[in-house]
Amino acid sequence: MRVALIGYGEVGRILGEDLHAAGHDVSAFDLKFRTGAAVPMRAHALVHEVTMAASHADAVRGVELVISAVTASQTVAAAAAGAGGLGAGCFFLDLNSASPRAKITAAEHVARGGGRYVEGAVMTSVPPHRLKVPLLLGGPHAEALRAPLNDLGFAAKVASGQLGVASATKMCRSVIIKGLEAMVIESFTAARRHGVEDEVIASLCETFPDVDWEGQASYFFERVVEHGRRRAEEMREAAVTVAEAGLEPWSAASTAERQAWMADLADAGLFGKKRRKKSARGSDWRAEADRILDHLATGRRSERMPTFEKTPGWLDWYAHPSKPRYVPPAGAVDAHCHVFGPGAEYPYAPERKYTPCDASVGQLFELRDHLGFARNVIVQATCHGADNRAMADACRASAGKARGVATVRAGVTDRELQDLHDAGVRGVRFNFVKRLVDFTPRDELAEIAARIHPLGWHVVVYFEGRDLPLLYDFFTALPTAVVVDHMGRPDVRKPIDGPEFGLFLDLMRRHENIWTKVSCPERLSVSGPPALDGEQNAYRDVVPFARRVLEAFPDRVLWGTDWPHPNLDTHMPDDGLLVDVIPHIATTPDLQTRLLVKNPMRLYWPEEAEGSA
Ligand code: 0GY
Repeated sequence: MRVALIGYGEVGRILGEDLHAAGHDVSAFDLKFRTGAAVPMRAHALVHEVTMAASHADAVRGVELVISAVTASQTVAAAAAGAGGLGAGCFFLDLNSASPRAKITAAEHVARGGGRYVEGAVMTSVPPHRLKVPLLLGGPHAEALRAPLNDLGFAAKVASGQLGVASATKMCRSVIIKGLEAMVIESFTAARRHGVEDEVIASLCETFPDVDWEGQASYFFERVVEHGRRRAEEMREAAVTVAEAGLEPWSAASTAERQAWMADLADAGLFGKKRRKKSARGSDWRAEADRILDHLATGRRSERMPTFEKTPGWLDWYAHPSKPRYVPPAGAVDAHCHVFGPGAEYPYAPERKYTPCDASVGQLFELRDHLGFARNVIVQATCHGADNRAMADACRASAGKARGVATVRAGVTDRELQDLHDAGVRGVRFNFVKRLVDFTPRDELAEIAARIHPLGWHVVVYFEGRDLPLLYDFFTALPTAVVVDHMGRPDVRKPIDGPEFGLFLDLMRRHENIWTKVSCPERLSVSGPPALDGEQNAYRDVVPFARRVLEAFPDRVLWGTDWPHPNLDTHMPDDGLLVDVIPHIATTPDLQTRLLVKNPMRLYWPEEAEGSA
């Protein structure tokens, strides 16, 4: 059989070895083939005669079976990318640990590409079992794939003809398995610090005599040191699975944080070099716990500050932007931009969904001056979670020329809110974009909104256009001004007078406390052209949407660069040319002054705004 592997990590490599050994033709593609990590992968592929493909489409061309084993957050993206090149009727076995909804979305992509999608849930650790790892299959094509798959050497059973059942089974199991790992690491490390680990273990052995707590702990430490990052991602998917069932995923979300925290320590080299060959480090958990305790106790945090590896494929901001031809009015405000780190000074949050390039406050202010702006509104980026230090310090460093929008959790204290206010924060951001953040319950957000209202702050909301119907009532019940990022991210292929954008315009028309940013054409555009190579009329497909909003609500619109443009994947705009889009949106000096000066000043510097006492 000809088999393509999407993803050539630990699981992909094991499958490659075993399938080749059984005489099958194997090709593989991994995004890391395009990075420095390709060298060991190439060596492995060479030894096991796995053909390294140049792209997803290249890997899947002409094969009968595609197996996707990527990191959990890439489940849908890998299916979408692989679907393009599938032959008719080709099986697409998705082994990723993703939520039921992610699997259903992945299946839709594969079906559109003419393939037969089968979800696979790997029910225990792969290395000890290899190809024979217990595997649950699901979906309408599961039964058809079972026999050929078992002929290949797999140990697959059909869980259900319905998609999502196998993945729900796996995810709910993982809440326990990965949660137990996180709990043992936390409990045993703390117990060792208090000198009571033998007593704790003895007591656990009494309660659960069938468990070898010593051995299990060493195995848990080892697995998390080696694979904490992947486990953290899986637990975020598990949290989504729990949330999809209507429960708040407290346990799953905290497990994700502990796993990611261990992964950061491992990346910083705290546990020594990762082992590639053996599945078990064979070490005593006490040695690893002591490393953690030593690291914490001797305050070597900054010395060992994690060095962060950017998300594969990450695009850095445009290094030498052109000077805009359009000159903004005096006092213009860039009302949506971010700072990233630098990671060595302001570490990225364990729960982040991406690791960016650094983008410092100094670089932001240099860009501000270069573009002809006077002030910034710095929006907390999700890669910093609710650790607002980088953003708040940037505001403090601005001599009053920057205000901020923070991310806070429900447990934030009055003191913390006041400190943020003193730094220049004037709002909080609620993010509903699933690829950026984990689910936060609405009542928690409502509680935060009620807490910040007396400070005169507002709420910034970020969501995908198609989700507005679900969020409409929540937004309109908020007691503060509400600023919608990037016009609610419309799908600009849909008609401007259609129901989706119509709902957004209706939201603004009916609720005078709702504002929006007519920003991010580079993110919303489908047909461009991009703001590159001197283009003076960039992102023409987005301009009519922005213009419609601005002309309808000229006193409730803001504009921002969105520098350093997180998560763009096709190109990085020249920020100078992005500024040149403004006169296409705001076509008169009066509209430009409202957009760039009067409106942001009213919202962020009301004490200085025109007309204030
Ligand atoms: C934006 C857009 C994005 C990301 C963030 O905080 C963030 O991570 O805002 C995005 O990926 O769409 O508005 O900057």
